[in-house]
Amino acid sequence: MSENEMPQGADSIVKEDSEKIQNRFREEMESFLSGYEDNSKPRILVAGATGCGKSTLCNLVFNREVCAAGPGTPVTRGVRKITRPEIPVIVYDSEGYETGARFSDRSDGEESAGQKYCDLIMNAVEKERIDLVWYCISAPGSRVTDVDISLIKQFRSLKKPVAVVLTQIDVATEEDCEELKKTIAGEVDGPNPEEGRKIAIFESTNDSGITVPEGLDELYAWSLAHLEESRRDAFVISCHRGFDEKYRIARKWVSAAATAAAGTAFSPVPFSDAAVITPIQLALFAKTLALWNMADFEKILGTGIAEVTMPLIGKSLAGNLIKLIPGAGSVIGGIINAGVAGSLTYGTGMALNKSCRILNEKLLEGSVTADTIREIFSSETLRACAEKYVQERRDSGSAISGEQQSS
Ligand SMILES: Nc1nc2c(ncn2[C@@H]2O[C@H](COP(=O)(O)OP(=O)(O)O)[C@@H](O)[C@H]2O)c(=O)[nH]1
Ligand SMILES: [Mg+2]
Repeated sequence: MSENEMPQGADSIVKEDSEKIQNRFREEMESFLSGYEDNSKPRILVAGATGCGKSTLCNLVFNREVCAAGPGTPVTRGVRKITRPEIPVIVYDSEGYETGARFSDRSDGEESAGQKYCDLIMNAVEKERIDLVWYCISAPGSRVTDVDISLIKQFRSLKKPVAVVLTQIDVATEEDCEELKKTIAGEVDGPNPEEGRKIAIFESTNDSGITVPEGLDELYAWSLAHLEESRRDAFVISCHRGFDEKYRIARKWVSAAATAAAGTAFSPVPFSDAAVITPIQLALFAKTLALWNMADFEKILGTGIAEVTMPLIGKSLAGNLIKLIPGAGSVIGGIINAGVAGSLTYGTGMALNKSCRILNEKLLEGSVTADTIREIFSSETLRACAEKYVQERRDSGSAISGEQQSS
């Protein structure tokens, strides 16, 4: 059947197809995410007093309940390792020192409970090869303990990048925050700190209405800058921040996939009569969705992956895009020639990347309703965007091989 013979509404999917598509995307996403082994994930220790807001901070940065999910794996007394299947990051959640006596050991004689606690944490840092430390201190009341200062200094002497995060600033006064910053900097940096060696201090709150100059975006940027190159992409993928980086990574993937697709002819993945998607596109879409933290999409948005991707893999979209490629003819239903596959991959991949970015920006603003999602992933929006990218690619000459091969 050519696109001209398509019945009206052929892009709408029946439930069975929707489940099939959903499952394939889920498999691809899982296989992409499980490609990140533990030793290629960034390792972040989140330290500070119990109740100061460590779990809340993680939830804000990663946009999911990281620390609440199950007990994690105990590493030493007071430190547990937490991983989640949807994000390639390892968070180490530590108990605060104030749980006190638990960390003292009378048989040690002169070693104080505080020292014992610091030793446990430092052991975990070395043993687990922690990359970064987010040291949380609750801003209201502006209290810093000797144990806080001692630990921060020890991280630094081990050359572990450590950022202090003043938490719960919505219920603190500005004076509280300023006083804390002065105290911490004074204790940790000393009187004449070298430029570039000053302790990094950020502020956080779960009140999305409050913006601060050194907030979570800055903590994210600082963290990214202090990670080894090889772990940066995993960190970008894990965070619900840094949308410029996410977008750039996905664009790199889209270009690579389009180039790969432009080298071979394909049979579409056999989903349904309404869908045309090549194996390369399927893998690309799945990892793009994972990158934009949409692996647990239904849970967050109440909409299925099949529904939002269908406008991009529907036959009529493929038909429209193919019309933009001179000489490509009709390829619906049979083999998709290489140049066409390249253009389809590029146009649809970038359209998905763009829509995911817009959705994430809206999620961060906290203004997402079912209508917003419907609009961002509407057929019209996605098609217009995909067409624009296909034209762009065609005009830049990348689709030439497709023009030559088609008959
Ligand atoms: N007002 C306010 N409350 C917060 C903030 N962050 C955390 N909390 C509250 O503080 C309590 C402890 O937070 P939690 O993240 O569990 O602390 P953790 O024990 O360090 O992991 C919870 O009741 C949170 O709702 C914040 O930024 N502002
Ligand atoms: Mg917690």
